[in-house]
Amino acid sequence: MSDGPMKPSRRGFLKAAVAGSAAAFAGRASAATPDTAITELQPWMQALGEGVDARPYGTPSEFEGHVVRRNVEWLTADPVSSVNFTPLHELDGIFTPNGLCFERHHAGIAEIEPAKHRLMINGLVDTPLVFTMQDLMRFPRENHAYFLECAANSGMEWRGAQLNGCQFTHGMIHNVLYTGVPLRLLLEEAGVKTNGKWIMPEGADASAMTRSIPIEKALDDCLVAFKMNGEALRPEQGYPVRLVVPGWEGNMWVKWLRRIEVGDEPWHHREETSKYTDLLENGKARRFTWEMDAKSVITSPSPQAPITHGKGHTVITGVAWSGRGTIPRVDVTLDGGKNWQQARMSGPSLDKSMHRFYYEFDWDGSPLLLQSRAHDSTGYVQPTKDQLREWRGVNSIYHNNGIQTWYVNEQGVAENVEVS
Ligand SMILES: Nc1nc2c(c(=O)[nH]1)N[C@H]1C(S)=C(S)[C@@H](COP(=O)(O)O)O[C@H]1N2
Ligand SMILES: [Mo]
Repeated sequence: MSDGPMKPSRRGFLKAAVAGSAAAFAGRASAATPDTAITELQPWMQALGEGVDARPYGTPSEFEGHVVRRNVEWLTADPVSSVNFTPLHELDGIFTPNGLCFERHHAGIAEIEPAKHRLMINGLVDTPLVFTMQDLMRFPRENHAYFLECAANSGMEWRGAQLNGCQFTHGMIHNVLYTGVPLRLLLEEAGVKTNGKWIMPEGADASAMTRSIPIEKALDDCLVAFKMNGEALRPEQGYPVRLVVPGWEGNMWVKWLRRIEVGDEPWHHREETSKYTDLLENGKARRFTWEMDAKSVITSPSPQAPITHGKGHTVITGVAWSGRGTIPRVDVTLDGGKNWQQARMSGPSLDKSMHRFYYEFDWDGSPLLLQSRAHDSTGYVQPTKDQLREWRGVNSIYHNNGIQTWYVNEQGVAENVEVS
C-alpha cells in the first residue's frame, strides 16, 4: 500500500466525503464529520523543527521509506552480478531521482578514486590519448535528458504475465539529465583514421564491460558524462564517468569508462552475441538490436499502487519512451483494448527521454483491464505481446516492448495479467 503515512481517521473522512456528494474531491471539509487532522493542533505545529545544520545532504521524509529500489530474489543469485528495479509506481514527472535509478552490475560497484581515474582513446587514431578527469572538464559540455533502458526490461514477461508490479516488469529504466562532453570532441582530439568504423568502450570494473558501437553513433549524440541531475554520477551509475548512448540499449552505456578503442569492425564480444541478442524461432538471431522500441506502462494504478479511494474521480498515470525520438501520443484503454482514449501528455517532450501521461476518469467501481499504448515521433505504435510473439517467438528474454495489462478488481486491487 502506498498510503503509509495517512491516518485511518483521514482515510475514513475521504471515503465519507466522496460518498456524500457526487462531485466531491478529496479534501472537502464537512461540519458533520470533523477531521481532527485539520481541527486539532499537530505535534509539529507546537515544537521547533531541526535547523539548517541537521541535514547537510538531504534525504526523503521518513514517511517515504517504502520508496526504494527492490530486487527479485530468484533473479538475484549473486548481488554483484544482478539487478534492482526503479520504483516507477511511486514516481511522477519524467526524471528519476538519483538514489532510485535501477542498477545493473556484472561485477559489483567499482569504487573509483577520481584522481586516479583515466580515460584512454587508442586503436585506429592518429594520436592515442589519455585524459584525466580534469582534462575532460576542459572540453565544452552539454546537458541532455535521456532514458536508459536495459534490453532485458520486461524480459521475464515473454512467456506470460509473471511479476506483480511495474517496478519489476518495467523498472529496468531510469531517466536523468546528463552533463557530459560529446564523445565526438574527444574522438576528434585523437583523430579517427579513415578505416576507424567502430568503437569499443571498456569499463574499469572487474567485468571490463565491452561493446561495439558504430562510429556514426559515436560521432552523433554519445556523451562522456560525469553528472546526473546536476550532481556527480553515483558510484552505482559509473562514477566518475560513464558513456551515454541515447536511445540504445542500456548494456552499451559503459559505466566507469576507462578506455575507448577505435577499430575497423565490430568485436562480437559476449554482451553482443550470446547476451542481449534475440534468438528467433527459426534458430537465427536478430543481430545488433541497439535501438529501443517505443514502450509505455501505466504506473498507477498498478499492482503496487492499488486504488484505495473507492469509486469516483480517478487518476491514471504512466510513462512512455522511444529510442527513436519523442512520444507525441499515448492511448489508454479501460477494457483491455476494445475502446481507446487519448491520454494527456504533461511535462517536457524531449528526444529519447521519458514522457509522462495522465488519464482522468470517473470509476464506477467495476473491474478494469488497463493498458497504455505509445506512439512515437516516427509513427511507430507499441505492439501487443501477442504480436511480438508472432514476430519473434518466445526464446528471447530481451527487447519486450509489448503492451502491459493490469486487471483492477472492484476493490481497486491491481494484478499483472494478459488479454488476447
Ligand atoms: N562497466 C560496466 N558498465 C555497464 C554494466 C556493467 O556491469 N559494467 N552494466 C550494463 C548494463 S547491462 C546496463 S542495463 C546499464 C545499467 O546502468 P545503471 O546501473 O546505471 O542502471 O549499465 C551497463 N553498463
Ligand atoms: Mo542491461
